[in-house]
Amino acid sequence: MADGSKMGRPPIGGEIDAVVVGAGFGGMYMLVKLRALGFSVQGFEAGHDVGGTWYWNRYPGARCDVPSLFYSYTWSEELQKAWRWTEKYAAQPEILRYANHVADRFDLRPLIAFETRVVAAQFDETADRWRVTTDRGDELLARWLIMATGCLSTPRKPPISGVDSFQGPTYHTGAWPHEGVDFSGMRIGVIGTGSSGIQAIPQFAKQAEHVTVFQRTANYSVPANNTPLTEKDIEDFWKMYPAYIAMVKGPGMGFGGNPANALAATPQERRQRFEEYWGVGGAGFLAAWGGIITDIDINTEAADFVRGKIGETVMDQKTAESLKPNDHPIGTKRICVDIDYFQTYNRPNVRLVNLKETPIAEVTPTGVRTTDETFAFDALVFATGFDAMTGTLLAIDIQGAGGAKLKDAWAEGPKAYLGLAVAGFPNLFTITGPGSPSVLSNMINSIEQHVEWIVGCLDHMRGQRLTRIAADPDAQEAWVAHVRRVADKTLFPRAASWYMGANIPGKPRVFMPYIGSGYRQKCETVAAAGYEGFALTGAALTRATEDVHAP
Ligand code: NA7
Repeated sequence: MADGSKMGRPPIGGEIDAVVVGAGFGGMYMLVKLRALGFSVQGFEAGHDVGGTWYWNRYPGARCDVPSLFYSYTWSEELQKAWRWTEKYAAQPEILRYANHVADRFDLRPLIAFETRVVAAQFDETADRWRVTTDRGDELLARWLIMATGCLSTPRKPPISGVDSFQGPTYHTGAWPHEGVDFSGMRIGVIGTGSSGIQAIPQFAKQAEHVTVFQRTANYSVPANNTPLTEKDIEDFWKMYPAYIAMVKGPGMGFGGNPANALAATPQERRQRFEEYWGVGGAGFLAAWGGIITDIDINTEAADFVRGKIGETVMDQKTAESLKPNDHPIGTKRICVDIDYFQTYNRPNVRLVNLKETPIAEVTPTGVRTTDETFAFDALVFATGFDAMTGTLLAIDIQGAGGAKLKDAWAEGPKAYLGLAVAGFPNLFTITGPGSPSVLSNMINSIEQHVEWIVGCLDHMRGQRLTRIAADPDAQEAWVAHVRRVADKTLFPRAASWYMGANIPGKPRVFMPYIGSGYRQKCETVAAAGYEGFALTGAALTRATEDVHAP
């Protein structure tokens, strides 16, 4: 094991209340709350600063697909008022500045060990504590282990033959160099046309001499219609803020809506509404009519509308045909939000290669060879996504009660109670874990809800002098079955998406996020009923809890 003392700081050890893994928006808020309640806490973060996904995803064009005003913490109105977003959809540097502002304002950095990866965690059943070890030789005991590791934090290169043989520089959108990349005068190849590729390709095209895009699956994308935020936008936001907060604190999302209105409308009325929502722009397009995500007929109409827009935008009709998504219902893969994506294919220096027609045979030392052609590049970009939702958790050797490994417990796909806890892994919590709304919701709102629930739970445990909380396997099974049943009522399972684990060969195909309604209410009911579905025990009160935190 590495020796932390040789790497700029002495190793961290001892006994504390909580370890928080990850210093993105989940980890930072968790640290704020735990410290405020007097818990002793240590954060670990692999990056050298805060920001999580916004720390790593620095590729040109990276932007949030949730409007900025709603992509802010709601737990501090003072913070809300102090921060001024400049654009409807904030770009990555601005979001990272916001994360840094939060870290500075609440003095969070002293609580976090940066450039440190948690590599293993073992639950000690005799002490009701986790033994947490890192790649810098830290080893500490913590009663609570909180995984704020994010849903999209393990970038992946696909297992294409020769993928590591390319001799020029290669980049992954999810781990972009901090100093930036200058593609001027270069011929570049880009593999992948998900949200990251769709945001980055127009930016690459403005700089590189030539861009070849390798597309396996054509994706639906809606223009962002991004604009600077005006004073009036901010005023309007504050006027509707109480209603927004009421909605955020309400029972929680539910996908789908009622298809009846759409079905009762005429095709012209439906089209008009699609036009209006397209004009507004963004992922809200999916809310044009209730039922887009549950009713294949309404969905097909929405998909046809977008295909029509692509046809109108892209001049070369063969390219336009290739860009029209045709193998999954709209919305069942993450809908993309773009700035000039389809227009970019009208540039003379951009070419689309449809891998459905001519698949990649291999990456070569000089470029890419498809079944039809050989391409020479100066640089290669992988916009090929992440081992989403479970990859980062499973990269840590997590051993729960009786030495059971998380990777075995999740061999058939992730199983978690409410997406918050895993049976067999007491005292471990996942912020926006699989089985919770997470990536299908506004992540900031879901993070806040989870942090507040977990902190409420820990406070309760401390007040009752309890030291172990364990999800009940039956409650977990029932929740997992419910998550699946709800997903099966939608069109989501029809797509080979990362929501389904389908982007990773061999990963079990399980729909991971929760799309049902009333999630927040369900969590609150569970807590109010004395943490129904959990076993709470307190056999092993230990020194740290008694000394530091006895009331
Ligand atoms: P995504 O959405 O997972 O997109 C990855 C892209 O890479 C997608 O177009 C994939 O095609 C493509 N891909 C993956 N493997 C291959 C191979 N072997 N050959 C060719 N193309 C491949 O990741 P993003 O980073 O764009 O976005 C992730 C999320 O971040 C996004 O949804 C937002 O929530 C923010 P496929 O569709 O698998 O055929």
